[in-house]
Amino acid sequence: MRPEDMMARAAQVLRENDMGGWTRASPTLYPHQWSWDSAFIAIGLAHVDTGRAAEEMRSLLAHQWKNGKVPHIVFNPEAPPESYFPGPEHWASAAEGEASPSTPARTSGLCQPPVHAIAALRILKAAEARGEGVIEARKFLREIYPKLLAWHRYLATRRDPEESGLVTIFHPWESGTDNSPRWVPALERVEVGEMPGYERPDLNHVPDPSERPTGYEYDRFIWLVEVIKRVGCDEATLYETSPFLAKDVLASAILVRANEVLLDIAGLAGAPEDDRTQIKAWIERGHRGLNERWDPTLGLCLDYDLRAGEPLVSRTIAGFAPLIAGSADRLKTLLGILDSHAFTGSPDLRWPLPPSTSPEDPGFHPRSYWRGPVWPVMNWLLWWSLDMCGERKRAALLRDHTLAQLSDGCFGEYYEPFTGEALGSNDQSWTAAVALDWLAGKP
Ligand code: 2M8
Repeated sequence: MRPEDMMARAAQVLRENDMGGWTRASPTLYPHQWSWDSAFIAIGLAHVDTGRAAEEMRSLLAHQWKNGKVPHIVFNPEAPPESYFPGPEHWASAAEGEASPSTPARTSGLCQPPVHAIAALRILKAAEARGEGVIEARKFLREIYPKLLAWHRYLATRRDPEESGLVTIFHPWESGTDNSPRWVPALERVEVGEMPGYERPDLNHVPDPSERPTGYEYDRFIWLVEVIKRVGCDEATLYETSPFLAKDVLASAILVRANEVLLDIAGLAGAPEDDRTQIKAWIERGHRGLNERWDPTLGLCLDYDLRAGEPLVSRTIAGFAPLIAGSADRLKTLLGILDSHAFTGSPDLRWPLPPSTSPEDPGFHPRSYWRGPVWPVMNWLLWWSLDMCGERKRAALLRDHTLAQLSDGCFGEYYEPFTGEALGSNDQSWTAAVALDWLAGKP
């Protein structure tokens, strides 16, 4: 597929998933607006229409909770109840609590990794590169700055009362890497209690159930939703009671970078010095926290199970957290691991692209979601991080190989690492969005 054709197709995918001011994550499997998907989608849209890209994020942030939380899903009021589980009815009780937004309670009670500030600034950069919509983009950044600050404050306080610099999650869905081996030992410790039966519409939208999480995992996912709902999503109570309580190094690394970007946005917004001092302190704390989670044997960063009081040992792309956070002292080791057999160096791979879980990890499964397949959106995050670290050549290769993979025109949600087969949902919005960003050139 020629680059111009791929670009046109990617823009078409985003148009077809456009629900009027917001974009569904995919045509059938995900009929709602997801938090971090939306941010990546805005990055792609920025190359087509600055106003529409800003609108994507505005519509998400309109549902921000009063305590600053940006919900992981904003539900589509028009999606039939049987299209996704757990849907708005399931979350209703929790989404009507004290902290929930004043707009009608149409959100989940969870959150996802904070890529939003990164996306917001990129809208301006893309507008500047196109010489169009720059004033509008600057205005947009000034407008959303307080919301982004409140979001980061929420993560730095309610999700880190220990001031460790690391974000606590109450549910694997909050990591965005749902069934990753990252969470296996912590999930195994969750005892499922009494709850109503449920159906899984997600299985109707993939050709093979092995591409999605297992029934064992789903029972725990749904039970944890129950636990969170029962306490009205109250973070302090969940710290005491939740059977799943973990520090997420990927979300924490993203927060470090997002805080760096927030400093730039604070400058544009003419924010008070106090804000900047606070943001800088969060950045420092974040680096410190990640440093403490470094595993010298694996040469990766590891999540931490607060309930069990032990590191969660696995070899996944989340281990590259210090690279994403821009910690210079880990760069050399991490690049070595990235190039090694454990990630991109195996000659058996269809493309030298990092599987979400290392084929050398016992939890690896080449077709199962976050247990092995290659995720184009993760490659974007790594590409961006490598580029920021000055690893331009390596970043360009990662981009070019991902684009080669995407030339099948499917815009798959994820890809089998050895065969290159598209898996999960086709026409996945965030896949199309990152392709668009790459094809449009450097903003
Ligand atoms: C996947 O997660 C949802 C639950 O949030 C699901 O499986 O139903 C994950 O890949 C997540 O990272 C992503 O944001 C979402 C929508 O693309 O799908």
